[in-house]
Amino acid sequence: MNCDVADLVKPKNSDANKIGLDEFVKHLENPEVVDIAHIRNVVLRSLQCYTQDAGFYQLMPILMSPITDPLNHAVYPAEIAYENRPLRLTASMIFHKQLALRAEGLNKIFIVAPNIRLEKNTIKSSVNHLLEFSQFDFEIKGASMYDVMKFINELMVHVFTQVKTHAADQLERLGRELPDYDQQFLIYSSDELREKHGENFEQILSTTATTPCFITNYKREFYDRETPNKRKHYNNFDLIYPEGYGEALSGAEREFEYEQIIYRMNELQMDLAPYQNYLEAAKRGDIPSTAGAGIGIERLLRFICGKREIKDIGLFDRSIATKFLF
Ligand code: ASN
Repeated sequence: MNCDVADLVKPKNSDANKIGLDEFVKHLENPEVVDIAHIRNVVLRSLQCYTQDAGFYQLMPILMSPITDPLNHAVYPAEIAYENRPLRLTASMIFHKQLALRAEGLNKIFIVAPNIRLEKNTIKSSVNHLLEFSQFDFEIKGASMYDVMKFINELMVHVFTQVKTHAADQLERLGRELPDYDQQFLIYSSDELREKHGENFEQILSTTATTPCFITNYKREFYDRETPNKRKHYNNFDLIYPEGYGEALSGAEREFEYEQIIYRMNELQMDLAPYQNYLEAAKRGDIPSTAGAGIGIERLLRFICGKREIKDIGLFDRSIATKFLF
């Protein structure tokens, strides 16, 4: 088939494009844009200050690498080539977080990291997913999942308090009443919730909960640590927002021992070839024992601002249904 790029990029229907442009300008003219921008400032400032004050070092994001997070669901590949070397655009900085902590004296790190995930529109709902988003991604050497959950709990309570203090007018104009949440978020296990609510337990809990809560033990990527001596049980978790806002973040202890990493990759029938350097580092003992998590920044803003559609949080629509105007 003869396929000319010029034909691909030519707008098929200029009327439809004009409507798209009108919508875009209308979105920019909405006074909520500035209120959300103010809240974004407060959220980013409080996340970064709190974490730096807790002894974390902030690293800069990595955008391309021979390997990236394989994710636990299928996405279209986001790849580029540099001098015949295939490079993947970052889906999450999971492997870089683990490797960075190999540095002597670097025990706690975080990154405000852009992620590209080309979700297939057949399998993902667009209200809570973006093709391009940012994570507040952090990792701690020698930590347990409970250490990480405790830190997230304190960090989230701090962020909510800061927003309520420094963005009260903006919240009011957005019509958002952010309650005072429990100081200690409840922890459920996915087994108990599945038994009670069936497969849709996460959404059901999110709809009925009045405060953010953790759910532990999900079967997903190979790098989330399987509970030692307990096959098919995992030291990982999600944080769920109340009021039906769904998943806030995921986190875990990590696999770091070579044999166990190979076991988990084989179990998922992964192609090991791209991971040769990572596996070699594990074999040499150069991947430390760590735990961490990544908070979806747009999801956090969506929840705080009381927006049902995640695309309403950003200026440039990156939802699955986007027209990619700009
Ligand atoms: N950043 C997440 C974590 O630390 C991983 C992810 O986004 N898939 O567990």
